[in-house]
Amino acid sequence: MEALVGIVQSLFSAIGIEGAANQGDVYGISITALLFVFSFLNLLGKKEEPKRIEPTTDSTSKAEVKTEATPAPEKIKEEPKKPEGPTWSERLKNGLGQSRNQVWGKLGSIFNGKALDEDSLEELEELLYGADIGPKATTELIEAVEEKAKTGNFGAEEFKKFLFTFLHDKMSPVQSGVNPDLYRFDPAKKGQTQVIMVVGVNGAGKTTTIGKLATKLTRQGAKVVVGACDTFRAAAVDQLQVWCDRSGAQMVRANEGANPSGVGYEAYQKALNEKADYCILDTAGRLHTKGNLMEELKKSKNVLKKLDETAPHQTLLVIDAITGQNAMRQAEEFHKTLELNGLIFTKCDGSSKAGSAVAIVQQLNVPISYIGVGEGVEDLDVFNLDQYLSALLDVNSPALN
Ligand SMILES: Nc1nc2c(ncn2[C@@H]2O[C@H](COP(=O)(O)OP(=O)(O)O)[C@@H](O)[C@H]2O)c(=O)[nH]1
Ligand SMILES: [Mg+2]
Repeated sequence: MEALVGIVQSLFSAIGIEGAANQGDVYGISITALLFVFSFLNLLGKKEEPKRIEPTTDSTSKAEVKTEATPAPEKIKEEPKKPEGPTWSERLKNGLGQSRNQVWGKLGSIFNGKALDEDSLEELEELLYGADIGPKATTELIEAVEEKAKTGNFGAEEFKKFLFTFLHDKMSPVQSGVNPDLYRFDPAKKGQTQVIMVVGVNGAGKTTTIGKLATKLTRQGAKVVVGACDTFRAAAVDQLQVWCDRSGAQMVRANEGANPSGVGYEAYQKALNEKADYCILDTAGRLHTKGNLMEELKKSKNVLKKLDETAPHQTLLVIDAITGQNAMRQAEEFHKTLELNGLIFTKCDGSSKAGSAVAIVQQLNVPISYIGVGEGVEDLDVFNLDQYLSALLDVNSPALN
């Protein structure tokens, strides 16, 4: 301190104010100068602080990276949320490619604007049988076409439009019975748990379809509880768990070999307790010819009624399009035991038999609710009759012309 006072006094004498300041002033100025120097050193120290940070642990550094990487809120808003890949119409058209090219597309070549002869009619009949639209629709169609072809000027394009209208008329009365709650979550009905029971033979695509469906519904803001009632195979439960984890749906699962009816009941109970919007039940695959297994399914369905008389609200049969003719037998048996509300037609992309939907709908009077044309979430959508026929026949809906 004495040294500092000396420095300040010599500074004063250097600028010619010797004796102008008394001893007290010199002390005051010296203290102020000291404080100033300390503050300056302190500031310098703070500037260097980041260099002194010790290496952080993994978790701390991750947290820091996360904080730094968080974009400004405006940037989040700017991110486009476009669906990736092809549109649903494109997927449907691609998916039905085999059926269109190998079966339905060939029909048009029979029509060249001239009246049909015996050979052409036989060829037509053969192709229609191959298309699996069923004997009833085939006979009706041939009779109607014969009449049309007599009038002349009935070429391939006219035939396609005629076919569209014919099949549309056959299916639309049944299709109009599809419950829109199945694919469009109505927030006005929030908490009114709808139970959807999904049944079918092994490998038809039940679990995959439920995964897709749960994802679609949760994306709309619905709360979904999924019951893994296929307790025969642990792998099936794990497969479903992956879908649920991804979609944010809750899952009720039991140990391998547990009573499937019990799992269904528990899942529905949980859905009711939590006021979920949907409760979707995955059941074990079974052959429609196994009477005891079909009875077990009926029991599982009836157990749900203990919680609500009206449950399940939808019982849907998953049908693999490849099944062709046998699909009708499956559908008949499942319908007899469970009174189906709808069908889900899967794997239309891997088969030329997508036309068999026509026969089943017509004969059973049960509508198709969904159609699947691939393994991804975007490959399942509501069955729209106009879209389906347009894609199958490669013709625009006549109603749009
Ligand atoms: N190509 C194609 N494959 C499908 C479709 N739906 C399901 N799959 C596949 O079919 C196989 C059996 O499906 P899964 O859901 O396990 O049948 P489950 O036994 O009825 O539950 C799986 O490999 C699925 O990825 C579809 O629409 N198209
Ligand atoms: Mg399964």
